[in-house]
Parts: sequence; C-alpha cells; structure tokens
Amino acid sequence: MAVNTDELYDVIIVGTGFAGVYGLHKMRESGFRVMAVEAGDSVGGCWYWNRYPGLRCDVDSLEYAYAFSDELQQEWRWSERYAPQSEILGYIQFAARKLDLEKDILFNTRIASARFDNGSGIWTLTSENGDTMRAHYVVMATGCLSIPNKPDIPGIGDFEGEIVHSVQWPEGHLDLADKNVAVIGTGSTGVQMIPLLAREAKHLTVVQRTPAFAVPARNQPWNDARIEYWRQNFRELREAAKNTRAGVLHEYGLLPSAAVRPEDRIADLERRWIKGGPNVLYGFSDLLVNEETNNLVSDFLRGKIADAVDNPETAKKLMPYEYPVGTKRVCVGTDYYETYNRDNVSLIDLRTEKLQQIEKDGIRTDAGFYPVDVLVMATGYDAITGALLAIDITTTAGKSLREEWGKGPETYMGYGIAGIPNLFAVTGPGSPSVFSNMVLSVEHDMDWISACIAHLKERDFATIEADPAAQAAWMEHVDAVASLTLVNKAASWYRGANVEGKPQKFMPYVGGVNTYQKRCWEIARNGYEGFLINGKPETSPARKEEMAHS
Ligand code: NA7
Repeated sequence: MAVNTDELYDVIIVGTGFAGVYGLHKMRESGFRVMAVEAGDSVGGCWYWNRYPGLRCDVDSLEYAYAFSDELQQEWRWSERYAPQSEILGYIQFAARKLDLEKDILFNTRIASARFDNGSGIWTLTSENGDTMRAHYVVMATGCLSIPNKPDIPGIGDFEGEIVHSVQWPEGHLDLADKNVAVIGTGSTGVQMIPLLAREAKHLTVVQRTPAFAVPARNQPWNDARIEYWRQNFRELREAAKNTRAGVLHEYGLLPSAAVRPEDRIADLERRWIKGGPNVLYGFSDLLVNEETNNLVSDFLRGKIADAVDNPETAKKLMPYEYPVGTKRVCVGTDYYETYNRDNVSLIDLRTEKLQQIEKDGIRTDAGFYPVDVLVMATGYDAITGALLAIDITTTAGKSLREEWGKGPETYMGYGIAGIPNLFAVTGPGSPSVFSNMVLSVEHDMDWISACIAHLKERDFATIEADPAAQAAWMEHVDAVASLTLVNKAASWYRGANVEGKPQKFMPYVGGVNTYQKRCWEIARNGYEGFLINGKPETSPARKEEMAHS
C-alpha cells in the first residue's frame, strides 16, 4: 500500500518524529487504514529539523529509545551516554525503514488546516499546497518543540550580517573562523552550542537574558557490558521507568533534605555532580516543593559556577537567582561555564547591561558596542502548543482552537479537546509532556490512542470528544498540582512566558508520569469516562462510505 490521498483513512497522523513513527506502526498493527503526513523530507521530527553544533539529547540514549520492539533493541547500538543529533536522527530513520513505514508517509507536506464535518464525521486536512486528505480520526504528533521562537529584538531588521536560528541551522559546515559571532539565548541550545562556537569563532559574544543552571554531562562512550545489559533487560527497565515521576531511571532520593544530615546532604550532591547529567536534581524528594531544599541545591550549583569561572564578576553574572532550580529546564552541557574563561568570549548580561539595539554590524548596549558578523538566535520555541496552533483547527461550534485557547490550553488528559471530536493530541498540554522521557511518553500515548480508536471501531461509535466538565476538572487538577510546587515561580517556556503575547499558564502535568499513565488506563477501563461518545447513525454518509469499503 502507498499513500493515496483520495482514500478515506481510519487515521491520519500529523508529524513523524518519535511519536508519528511509532504511531504509524502501532496503528497499522492494530489493523487501521493509516497514513502519516510530514512537513520535512524525512522522518525525525525535532531531530530532523535541528542540527546546530553540539546538539544532543539530555536523557541517556539507552532510555531515549523505543521499547516496543525486540528487533530494534537488539540491532541498534547507541555509541554514547548522550547521543548526538545525527545518531538520534539515524535511529528514527532506521526504525522507519525497518518497519517499512515510509510508503505510508506523505513527505514535504505541511498541514495548514483541519476541518471536521459534523454530518459525515470526517476530518479533512488541507496542506499549505492545497492537497487534501480525509480520515475518521486525526492524531496530532506535531511535537512540543518545533516552532521556533523568533523574538522581535529592536533593530534586528537592520542587521546586515547573517542571522541563523538554531532550529534552521544551515546544512553542511557554517564557516565561523575569522567571524565575530553572537549568540542570543542561554537555554539548553545556547549551553550546548556556546562551547563549540567559541572554539571556532574569532570572537563569541553571548547575550544572556536569564542565566541557566547548567550541569556537566560527563558524556562518555557506552561500554559493551552496559549495552548488553540493556539489550537483555530493556522491557523490565522500561517498566521500571514507567513507575517513576519523570519516566527516566534516575537515582531518586527518597527523603526530603530535612531528613538528611547536613554533612551528608553536600556529600550526596557532590557524588551526584561527579556522576554527571541531571543526577544532582534527584537527591532530595522535595526539590520542587520546598524552597529550603531548592535553595540548598541552587547554592550548591552557584558554588560550582564560582569554581569554574576565573573572573568573579563574570561568574556572578552567570549565576541564576531569579527562579528556583528545576523550574526552568536545567541544561546539560560540556565545558559551558569554563568557556567564559576564554579570551575570545564576552558576556552581555541583560540584567546588568541594557540592550539598546541591534545595528547593521553589531549589538549596542548601554555599556558599549559588540561587532557581529553572524547572529545566532538560540531563542527557543513556541513550546507545547505552538505546532498544534500553527494548524487552523476549528471546533464543532465554528470557533478556532486559537481563539478557544486564548487564555491558555485546555485538554482532557492531554489527548482530547472539548468541541473537537475524533482528534487526539500526543504529549499535549495537560499531560506530563516535556516533564517526561518523551520517547516513553509518546509510546504510551500512541498505545492509549490506538486502544481508544479500536474501542470505538469495535462498538461502531462515530465520535469521541472530551466532556467539557471532565476537561475543566482535569485542568483544575493540573493547575492544583502545579500550585503545590514551585514551578509557577519561573518565567519559563513551560508557562509560555518566553513568547511575546502567549497566555501564561503552566502547561505540563507535574503529578508524575507514573500517576498520569495509571489514570489514563483507568479511564480506558471505565469505558473512556470523561469523554462523550456518540453512536454512528446507520444513514450517515461516513457510515455508508465505510460500509462500502468493508
Ligand atoms: P529555551 O530554553 O527557551 O532558551 C531560549 C533562550 O533564549 C533563553 O535563554 C531565553 O531567555 C532567551 N531569549 C528568548 N527570547 C529572548 C529575547 N527576546 N531576548 C533575549 N533573550 C531571549 O530554548 P532552547 O532552545 O535553549 O531549549 C528548549 C528545549 O529544547 C530545552 O529545554 C530542551 O528540552 C530541548 P529567558 O530564559 O526566556 O529569559
């Protein structure tokens, strides 16, 4: 079978990153007529679009991998603890080839709008080129981090050098030798690329609005014994990960800091710091709910900045004070702070130095002028909702989803949106989303969504949509859980605070991957409680067309 846009599909999946690739396989295995549509010319999602220097995942590669297939598990070998982008992209492409998925993917096609016809119960998706495709169900595997955030910085239009957004890094080598380069942004992207750009550029100027907490990756090649252990035990290990709050097998400390002797607290933080990666965040059970614990860990990390940076003034500028650690994404990097010891690196700290404007050949602040030939925007994404809202989706009442979510997104369990039948979001707002190991979560979500569609098809139901009351109650719960923690104390992209004009609302569910997934299956066992399910009128055009196919 190949994609045939004249056909009425059971399911169309939008996007072929980790989620879409697995979803296509899963739904095909479930016996559905399914196709996927992809804007790029390859599978890979964010790992296809992003290719800036230094890009790696900040979850161990052995965990940031599919667990549904023995074959994939046995045949793929991850080289390092934190896999580079090219390897992750290669892995997703390998999975798609192995599962023979590409024939059911329409590449180079970006969906612009989605309309549900109440009468026929059929979705029509229309691409930017005007191509259409139809299905009973739509699964939005559009990703949480794919729409670039391009802030309108004063004077940026006057800049005559090259502007590169991290998401649109040119293919091939970008020659930076003999160039004055500036990077705006010090989130994960900035932290990963700054050390590499500094080694290449004549001079690197970093523009920092809010400092990040960065921890050392201590990346290293995997040894054979470790690989073999995962190959032998991956199912049990994945089950164990599902029972954690982050969906990752961190070494979770079970005690709040107050229950640990003061001398043991620091010793444990030191041990975790040496282990590398985000381990240092998981020592105490109350990091995100108790300010004292948070201050303890924040102070520890600020001390590490002071140790790494030679110039105390620069070190001070790099220290975050304005938010509790963990409430903005903690960055995992290599030699990030040490890079500021180089003679060819300058830091513009926008807390102490005011940006006046970007000029044709540089950046002017109230403290001086910094010449720039290449301006790198590491300014992040319109996260979690950006890709979904980039598609013009309308509710059955004729309202656009953009309008509906004008005060922030509302979903039931992250999957369902009231007033929008037969459309499922994957790792949507109101689910653990980016507070989880995304590969584990997308596998889970696709399993749940295909079980739900199978349930509807077996019972001949026509539509499913979130009950507005259940949706409101779930979102209230999502907010309530967030309010028990410190997460609202940061102007983070988790809250939409990085994008001008975006409603500010904490979007991920922070009650834990384990709690969330248990609740999802309980809902399924209870006949999809909280969803409104309608029968299929025998005479509806969709029913007639379907019967003609069967
Ligand atoms: P992030 O984490 O959103 O970081 C973007 C950075 O850009 C951050 O330091 C922002 O400062 C800064 N920024 C954004 N807009 C501006 C303007 N207008 N002026 C100056 N600085 C600005 O995106 P990343 O790409 O680094 O990482 C996103 C996720 O991808 C990451 O967490 C991983 O999960 C993978 P701010 O902190 O908002 O003050």
